[in-house]
Amino acid sequence: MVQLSLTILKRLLLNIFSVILITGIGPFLSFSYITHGAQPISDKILVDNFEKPGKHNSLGHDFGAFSDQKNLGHCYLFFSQDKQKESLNESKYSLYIQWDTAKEGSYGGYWSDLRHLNLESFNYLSFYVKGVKGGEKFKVGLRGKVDATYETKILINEALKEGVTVEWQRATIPLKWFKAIQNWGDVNMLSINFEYTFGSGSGAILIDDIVFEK
Ligand SMILES: [Ca+2]
Repeated sequence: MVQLSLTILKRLLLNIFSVILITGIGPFLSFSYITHGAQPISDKILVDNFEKPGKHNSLGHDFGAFSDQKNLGHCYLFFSQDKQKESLNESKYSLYIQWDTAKEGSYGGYWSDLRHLNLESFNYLSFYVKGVKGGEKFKVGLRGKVDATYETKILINEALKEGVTVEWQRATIPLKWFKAIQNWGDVNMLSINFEYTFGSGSGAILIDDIVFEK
C-alpha cells in the first residue's frame, strides 16, 4: 500500500516536472523564428523560394515535372535568375516552367511534395507569377490524402482578375476553394497544371515564393 502510494507520488512529481519542462520550452520556441532576410515567417510555411537549385523544395521534399502517359504533352523546369524579381525582394532564383500542351488530349505540369503537411491553421496559398507573353492559363491543384483520386484545381484567372501578365504579380488563393480536401491535417501535393482541355497551349511562366499563410 505504501509502495503503491510512493509510485503514484513519483508519477505525480514526474508529471509536474514535465509540465514545468514544457512551459519552460514554450517561450524559447516562440522566439526561434526561421528568418528569411529580416522577416520572421513563423506565420507562414514556405513551400519553395527556389533559392537552392536542386532536387528538393524548401520543405526538403521532392519536386518535378509531369506529363500525360501518352507523352503528348511536355513540361520542363529551369531555375531562372531574374533581375527584375531580384529588385522586388532578396530573391536570386525563381522557377521557369515551360510547357507544350498544344496536342489534343495532352497535359503536363509541375508538382511539389508537401509530405503530410498540416495546414489546419492556415487559410491561403500564395505565390508570385509572371508570364513570358501574358495571358498564360494554368490551374493550381492541391491534393489531400496521398491516394486521393479527385482534387480541386483552381484556374489562375480566378485568383488574378487581370490574369497572368508580363509583370510579377502575387496570386492569393483561399484554401477553402480546394473543396475536395477533407482533412487539412494531411495535405500531400501542390501542382501547377497545363492542359489542352482548358487552352493552356504552349508557353512559359515564372513562379516564386510559394507559401501557405494564415
Ligand atoms: Ca526566389
